[in-house]
Amino acid sequence: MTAHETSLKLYCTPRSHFSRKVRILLDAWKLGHELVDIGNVADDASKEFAGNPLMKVPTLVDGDIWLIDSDHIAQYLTLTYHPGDPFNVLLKKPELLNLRAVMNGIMAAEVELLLAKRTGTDISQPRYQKLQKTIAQGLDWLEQNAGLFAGPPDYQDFHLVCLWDHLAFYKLVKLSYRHLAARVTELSSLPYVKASRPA
Ligand SMILES: N[C@@H](CCC(=O)N[C@@H](CS)C(=O)NCC(=O)O)C(=O)O
Repeated sequence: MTAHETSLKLYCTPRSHFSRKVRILLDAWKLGHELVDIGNVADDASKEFAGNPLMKVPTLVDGDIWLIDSDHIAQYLTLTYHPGDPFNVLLKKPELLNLRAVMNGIMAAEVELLLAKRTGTDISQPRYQKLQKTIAQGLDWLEQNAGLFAGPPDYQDFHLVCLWDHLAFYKLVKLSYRHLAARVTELSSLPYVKASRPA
């Protein structure tokens, strides 16, 4: 397949796990795109976030379309460029929605902890201890429900690999989860997953 001619621009950072979910779709579908590195996500200059008032990445610009939130961007890309939904982005089975909610929750908790540390906040405070527990309990839950990651790679798997590689990179928790690790190893050999691995 040749690179798809598009005007897609993704505002992100090279290590952002939320952005990577979208990058994996762009790479898997060979959708030509430009990545715009917005710099330090802890900054509070909203113009750097392509107009996202929440000051978060990713933001997608596709011609006249301006879209925030990784899952919304994934839905837009699917509906616009691959409406057959080969990666089950649009699937609304309750168990898959829960899986995504837990993974997005872990990723969000990790962002809070990392940015608190980066901006000099004392993360031994109870609020941050709760976020550590969110991550630990979330990972335990995922390991117990690892059977839901089955069959051909799909959008659920992309959440998992983004979450996992980011946690491994920042070493916030010990990743001793056998079933999850095995699935991540399988996924990591895919060229379109490898391409955006945080380095
Ligand atoms: N729900 C959003 C979350 C995005 C998010 O939290 N992104 C992080 C980087 S991975 C960020 O920009 N954080 C900046 C901040 O929270 O100040 C999405 O799925 O896009």
